[in-house]
Amino acid sequence: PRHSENVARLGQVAQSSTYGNAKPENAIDGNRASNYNQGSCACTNNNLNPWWRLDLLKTYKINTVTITNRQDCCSERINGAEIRIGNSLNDNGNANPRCAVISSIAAGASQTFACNGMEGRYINIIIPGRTEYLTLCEVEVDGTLSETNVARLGQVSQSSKYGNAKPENAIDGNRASNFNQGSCACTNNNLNPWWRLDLLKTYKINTVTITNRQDCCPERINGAEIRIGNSLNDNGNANPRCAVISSIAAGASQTFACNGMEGRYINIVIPGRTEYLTLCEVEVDGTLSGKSCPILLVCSTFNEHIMVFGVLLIILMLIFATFQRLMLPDLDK
Ligand SMILES: [Ca+2]
Ligand SMILES: [Ca+2]
Repeated sequence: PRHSENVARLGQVAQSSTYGNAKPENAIDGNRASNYNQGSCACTNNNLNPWWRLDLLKTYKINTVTITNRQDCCSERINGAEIRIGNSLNDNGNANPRCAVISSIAAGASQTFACNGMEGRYINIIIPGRTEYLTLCEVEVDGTLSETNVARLGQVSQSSKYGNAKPENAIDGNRASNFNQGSCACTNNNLNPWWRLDLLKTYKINTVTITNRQDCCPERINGAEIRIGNSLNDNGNANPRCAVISSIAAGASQTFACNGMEGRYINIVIPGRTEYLTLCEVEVDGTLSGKSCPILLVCSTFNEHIMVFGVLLIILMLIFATFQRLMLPDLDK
């Protein structure tokens, strides 16, 4: 489902301060009532740089932001407010890229600002450089979840290839599951057939979604395993197991939770059986693994950890050798 909707109501809100009971949630209560006494407007105190923030919890592509201004008083207070969108919480999110500057909104009116697919988890509304009340009677956000399928960033291989059913067909972004549509990967009828995705860097894998063939033989996928890790032992099939696929209905897409398992390689293997392995699409939801190493290096692989450890060891040995040379004359006496 990629249709747009008001996603603001899925989020969590905050603001720089709260005037009376005019809590930040009032701006996402689904009610545009713009008479302040109706209790559906968010409002800060009279502060310098007052702001309101919506946290959508995930990254969205934002099409539009619609703001409803207060009707019964002081509609000019909104003038100069900015809409900021991004993933950073620097300056409470107010330093994110700017979608629009609001010149004015008529009293009680709802105005829509186009953000043209700007991406972000946070949507801020801030009045910069002025001591002001920020009043928002409703904020509606039209957006869609950003694509998080990282499979398409990778390189693929498989144990063998049936006809033209190359491994890339499983990451072509197309779930078409009729074999003749040319969007399924397929091996020959081998013992332990496997398919491997190399993400090139280590990712934390949340889910793997597999689309099964529709027009024939959906039972061939039964017993396949999803393996995730950084080793290429046994072509990557010896990595830790995320799931065993009991079955997937013909043409269906099934999602398996891997709960943040880490790895560069994602294998799908049918162990212990001579079989065709057919995958019409493999989608991977994951995030780059951000393990920090000593001395400000970011490691993505075990080898990088070893390298950093080696460098530290050499530095320690040099310090020790220098120290020893300085001490030796004293020891000779
Ligand atoms: Ca409201
Ligand atoms: Ca495909």
